Amino acid sequence: MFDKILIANRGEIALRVVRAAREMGIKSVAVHSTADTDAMHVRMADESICIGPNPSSQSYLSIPAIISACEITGAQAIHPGYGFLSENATFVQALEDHGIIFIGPSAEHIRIMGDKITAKDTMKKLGVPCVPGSDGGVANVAEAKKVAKEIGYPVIIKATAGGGGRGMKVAQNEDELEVAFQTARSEAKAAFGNDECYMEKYLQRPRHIEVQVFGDGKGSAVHLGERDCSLQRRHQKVFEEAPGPVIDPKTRARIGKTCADAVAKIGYSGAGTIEFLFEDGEFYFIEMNTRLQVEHPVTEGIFGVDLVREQIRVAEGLPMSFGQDDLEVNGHAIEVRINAERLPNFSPCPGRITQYHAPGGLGVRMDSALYDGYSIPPYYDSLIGKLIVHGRDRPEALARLKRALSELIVDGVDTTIPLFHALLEEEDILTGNYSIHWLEKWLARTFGQ
Ligand code: MV4
Repeated sequence: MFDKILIANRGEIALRVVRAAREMGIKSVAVHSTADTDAMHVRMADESICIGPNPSSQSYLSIPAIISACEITGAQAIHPGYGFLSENATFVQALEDHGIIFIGPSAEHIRIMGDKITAKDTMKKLGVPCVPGSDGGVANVAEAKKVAKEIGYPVIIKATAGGGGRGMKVAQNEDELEVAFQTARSEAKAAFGNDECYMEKYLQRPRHIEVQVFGDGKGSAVHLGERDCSLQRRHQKVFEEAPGPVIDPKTRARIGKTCADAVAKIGYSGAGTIEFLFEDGEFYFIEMNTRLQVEHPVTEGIFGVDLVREQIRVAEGLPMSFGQDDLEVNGHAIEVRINAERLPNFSPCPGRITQYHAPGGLGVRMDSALYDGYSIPPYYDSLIGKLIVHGRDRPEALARLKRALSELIVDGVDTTIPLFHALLEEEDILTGNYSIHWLEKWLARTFGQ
């Protein structure tokens, strides 16, 4: 059993991990950059240690600084949160070499899923449905044309080292293929130092549905249903909900079991998310994320479990505290991301918070590290809070979200709060009728190009 863990992150997620650890009787160590000396995660943790200057490259991403902090404080394990080093196989390998436990999957599983061709090949062999496309990488334009003839246009070319929307090009027909392929290649080379690309049928109006899985690292795994994260802008999610408005219980059980069986078979350990595009009633695997996700609270809301607690348990070598039969969907949960950004361009808006008031009441959860007088530094992500609501059904969750948003006060900087007030007036949002392109089209319509 751990008595002390280190949290290699900042902001709301660092606080989230402090909270889970404290409830388990585990002490927490916060690490921080010089810019974050006065941050709430530093105040709330049992101990803290400065690991470097403002840029994350020299602090939250510095493997030697974080390992040193762990050795100085005597923490036995590290929780990486999301982003930063959470999916860095080199980091996990370094921890293994230093005898520090990583609260997450093995370096090998992170490596497999980090390479999108290997991830897809692995999932396909495990029986997970994938988007029709090339068998592995595509070497040249001639081969790309051959694959496109088989699967039909439009096609999408993706970088194997990409993910999260980076390094993708669509070709509507053979005339567009050569430029799309060469552009994808050179952009992949520049961005990732790896120009290997693969190809898929381009799905025109899918939803983004992701399945939460959890493995015990000993060959057992469960699923915790799906989240619909289709409402995105430039591959940044802004509104997430669970269960998916268009997924029925039978469909959930079927895709969920496929996902749980797949990760059980590879001996996966900890939290993972299997991302799908969902179109015309079919699931198509695109990527797997080997971390706890920003939007995990909507899953916690409908299943009534603490995913961070489970991550820590599994890392300690304990069994999970629930099995598949204990997991039942209860009601509906929605999360909206409160970013310090100025509409309509979503330009970052760091600065001093002159007033902060979190909403409360039944079914309301505010995950945030904000406080009155806090200064949001300009060096990191603009996410400053997540408002999560839970209701007995989707209409109740929507009404509760509207009510909670009306109580939320974040003064001193611009935020995405007005966006959510506006979205809650939209018929398509109220009925759940949206695809991955809905938000960008709405923004264009509402604010002009
Ligand atoms: C696709 C696609 C359509 N067809 N793949 C973007 C992020 C990366 N995870 C995969 N992405 C896409 N892959 C095929 N075969 C459309 C997207 C896509 C997208 C996916 C999820 C959420 C928002 C998106 C916005 C634009 C494009």
